[in-house]
Amino acid sequence: MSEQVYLDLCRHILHNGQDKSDRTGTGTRSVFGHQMRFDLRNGFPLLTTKKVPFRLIWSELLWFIRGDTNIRFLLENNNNIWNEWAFEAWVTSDEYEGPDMTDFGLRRLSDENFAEIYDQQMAEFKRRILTDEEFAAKYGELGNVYGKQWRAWKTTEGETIDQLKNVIESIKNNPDSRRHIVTAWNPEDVPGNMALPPCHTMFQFYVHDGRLSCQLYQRSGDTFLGVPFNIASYALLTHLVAHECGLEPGEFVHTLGDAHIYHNHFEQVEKQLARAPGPLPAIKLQAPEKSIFDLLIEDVTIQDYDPHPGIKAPVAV
Ligand code: UFP
Repeated sequence: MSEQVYLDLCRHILHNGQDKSDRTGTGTRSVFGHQMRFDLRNGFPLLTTKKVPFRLIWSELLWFIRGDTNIRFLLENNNNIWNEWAFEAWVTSDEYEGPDMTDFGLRRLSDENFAEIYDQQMAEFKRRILTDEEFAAKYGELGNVYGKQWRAWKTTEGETIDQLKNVIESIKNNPDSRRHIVTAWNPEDVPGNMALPPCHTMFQFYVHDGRLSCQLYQRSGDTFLGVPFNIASYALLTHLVAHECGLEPGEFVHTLGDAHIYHNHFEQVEKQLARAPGPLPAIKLQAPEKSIFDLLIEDVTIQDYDPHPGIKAPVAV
């Protein structure tokens, strides 16, 4: 059961991790350097011990694959996971004339009145992104985040490199190569030109016996909230790239730098650890003839997913 390695990591952090302060001021318990392996032949590693929203994972991954960096596509697919980063740029701009939104992340957790005003401003922001093209181009844009680095890495010569396309070509033409790498960590863009320095910094593919494996180096992992998304996202990417190259999916190897559990997630983790994992779901490609670069949301679905209910927890921002 693939999921066990994730549950083992949670237990390992709780029992052996060190308590540590962090950027968000929340406090974490963390370990440094950890690896999980998911054999994709055993099923698709979407956790069953709590419900993980596949729809959000797939629409975000498709957004990366398209090389898109504007939240408009996400909003059109009812995906709100990147909103705060774009909203921040809007409310701190000269053009913003609404109520003061300083520190909105923390204030909306502690002040109910403020939370209501924030919700109104965010709803208005989303409406404008969806209906006003010019506004979306200006304030929906997140800068040089994953999609940009994967598909249009800027060179010093003023050209761009399509890392994803290149890596697919190199897997097809030279499967034994040890250079099948895509990197999102661009030191020139960190921290100035990005909403959030990339957490999933680099991945590498490996071909053996007709199977494609992928290893991710993730520098920082919010083990309760973020990591279940990251596992599913890269497992799905491995499926899609394997399919594109005429290979079967092999393993997803997930290597973490700072793997942490926020102090305000301990209770939720304990609750999850008390649950028994069930059988893993499967990925279904609805349009197997299509190239990875032409996919639409409806072309990938999840089957036989029957998880325990979701568990809510505050996001540290
Ligand atoms: N985080 C993840 N996975 C992601 C993502 C963020 O776990 O894909 F984008 C978490 C890790 C960390 C926080 O808790 O978000 C980022 O903070 P920092 O940049 O200080 O590591």
